[in-house]
Amino acid sequence: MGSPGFERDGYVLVRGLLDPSEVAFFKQRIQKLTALRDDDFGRRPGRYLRDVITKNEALWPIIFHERLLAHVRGIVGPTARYLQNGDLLAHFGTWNWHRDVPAKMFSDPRRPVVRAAIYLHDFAATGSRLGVIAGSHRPPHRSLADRELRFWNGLSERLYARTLTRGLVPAGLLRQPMWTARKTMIRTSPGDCVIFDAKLLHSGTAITGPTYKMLLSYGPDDEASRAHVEHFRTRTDYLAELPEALRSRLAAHELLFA
Ligand SMILES: O=C(O)CCC(=O)C(=O)O
Repeated sequence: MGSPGFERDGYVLVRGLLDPSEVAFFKQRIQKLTALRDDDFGRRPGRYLRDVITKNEALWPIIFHERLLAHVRGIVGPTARYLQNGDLLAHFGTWNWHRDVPAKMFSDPRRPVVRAAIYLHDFAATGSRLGVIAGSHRPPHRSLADRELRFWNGLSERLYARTLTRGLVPAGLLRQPMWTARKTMIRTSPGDCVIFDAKLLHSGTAITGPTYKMLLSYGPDDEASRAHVEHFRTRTDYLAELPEALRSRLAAHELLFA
């Protein structure tokens, strides 16, 4: 169990996790679910659908994808469980450095809660990359990058909240340049997957073409995973209970977090 590279950097890139037929399979299902096709890019708003992988049986195959599970178990350990928050982004670019859970939430860096981000589109055609700051998953989270991020977030909160500047500062102007951090911008091809510690500082990018991404969470059978699930279930766009049919399938694959 465990991976020294992952423990040090907080992420691992798995090239070609999905083969071309699997990429086509999931892309077709996402297009059906979102009613967004390639040529809708730029004409209709993109969509960020939270927990939609949990809610839709059509997407459940990705939860049980064998090669994905082998990588996840290699990092999280044999008790890896599906932790819900299975999100979907279609034609949706983000530029927003963040952690997926609050830095102060407990987790064991040797058996972390992870996010698996799976990309079905090509960097070259869309400009889409995943930015990561290696090592930022490790406590105490007081690095220069953490301080810089707090500065930018504080500044945008103040600018956008003030009546005087509201509406005058275009959204996206303050794109958290993260000057103080060594950023790695990962250029993904269809079928690539980045598995990262939920505490890693990361960001998407602006996009110039149609994109399709799936993100899902796994974690060990421990209190960090419980905190993760409880954290997300307070949101109204997350299911409070897993669908019964999904529970049975997760149990059969030893992925059910009870
Ligand atoms: O757009 C991406 O690739 C990353 C999305 C992301 O970081 C998130 O949804 O938490």
